[in-house]
Amino acid sequence: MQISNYIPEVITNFNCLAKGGHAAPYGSGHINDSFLLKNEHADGPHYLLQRINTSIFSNVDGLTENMLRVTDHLKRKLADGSGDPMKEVMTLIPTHDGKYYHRDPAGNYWRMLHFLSDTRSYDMVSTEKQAYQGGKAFGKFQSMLSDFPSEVLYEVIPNFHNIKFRLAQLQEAIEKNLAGRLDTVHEELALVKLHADAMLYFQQPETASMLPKRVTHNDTKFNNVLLNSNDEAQCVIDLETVMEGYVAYDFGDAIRTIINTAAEDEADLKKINLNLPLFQAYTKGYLENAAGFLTDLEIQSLIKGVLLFPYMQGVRFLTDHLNGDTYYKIKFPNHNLQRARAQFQLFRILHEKAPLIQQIIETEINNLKTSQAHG
Ligand code: GN1
Ligand code: MG
Repeated sequence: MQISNYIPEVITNFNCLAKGGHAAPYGSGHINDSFLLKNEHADGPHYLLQRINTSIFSNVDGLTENMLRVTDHLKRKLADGSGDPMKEVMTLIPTHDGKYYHRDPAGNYWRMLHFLSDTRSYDMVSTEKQAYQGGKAFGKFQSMLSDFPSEVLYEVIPNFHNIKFRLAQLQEAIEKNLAGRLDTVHEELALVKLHADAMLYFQQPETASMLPKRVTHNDTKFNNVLLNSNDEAQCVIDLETVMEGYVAYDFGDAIRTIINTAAEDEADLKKINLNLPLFQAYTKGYLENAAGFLTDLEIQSLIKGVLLFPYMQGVRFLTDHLNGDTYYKIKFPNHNLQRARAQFQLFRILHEKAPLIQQIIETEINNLKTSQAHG
């Protein structure tokens, strides 16, 4: 049975006024299935229904509890008048029995959210304003959660951003060669090997002892920020990987999509370049909202995140390619290989230009200090 055929029954379990017959597939996520549902009343709010991919998110209770805790915290902060808790934070819709997900008779898990109207998200950034607003959004998100006890959050995907673990998964995929594709990826594997040691910064015990663990989003692709119709940041979405982590993870994963002049899966590697003005704008917005709570070491670690994330994403896509495409949804054969190649190309350029990237971060820090001294 097609997944959308479950929807009419599924929605009857949620405390909502959604119309079941008109579910339209929504968004460009690689993991869950999302549908936009209209309200029974023509002028009523829309809903977002998501089927949770439980082969990846096995602990749906833990995942849901994380989302509730984090959204509650954010909503309570905004309720002091500084913002609109319904528009600036995701809202989960309960089922009739007071849970925040529903399991259908076939065993699929579903959650429902309020759909935020008059907003948009971009897979790619095109203006400095968008980049700046994205930086502000993730900076504010981290800042509002900087007093939240990150250790209470479930580790919904263990070792999610642990590159040592990701490299071990790649090694296992190489040894098993399940899809028989090993012969075609020697160049990629050589690059992975060449840089592996330099990527271990966050796994070193000295780093772990000095770098604070915080609440991080862990999936800060630019399309996970909703902007309003004036391209101003409104709401950070896709909170299912919110866990304890390092701020540089979120910075690096965001920059991966912001600085790239091409798509995440660009086939023509020549189109992949760095858009430094967008990088600078994001960094400015991010630091304006985050510098107040960041330690000096966290600021120094940002560049490490910028280099790690395209590398690690390349490793993850390559692993899935070798395993026969079991993790990420693909749109055509060898899609994961194409994605991996694009991410490794971005990594190569970032590696070469790292001093320049670092200089921009420092310039933005200094600009911020100067403007604060004068303000
Ligand atoms: C996945 O589902 P989506 O598109 O938000 C992945 C991220 C990757 C991203 C790459 C749970 O996110 O870690 O960075 O694809 N999410 C999970 O585009 O693995
Ligand atoms: Mg996601």
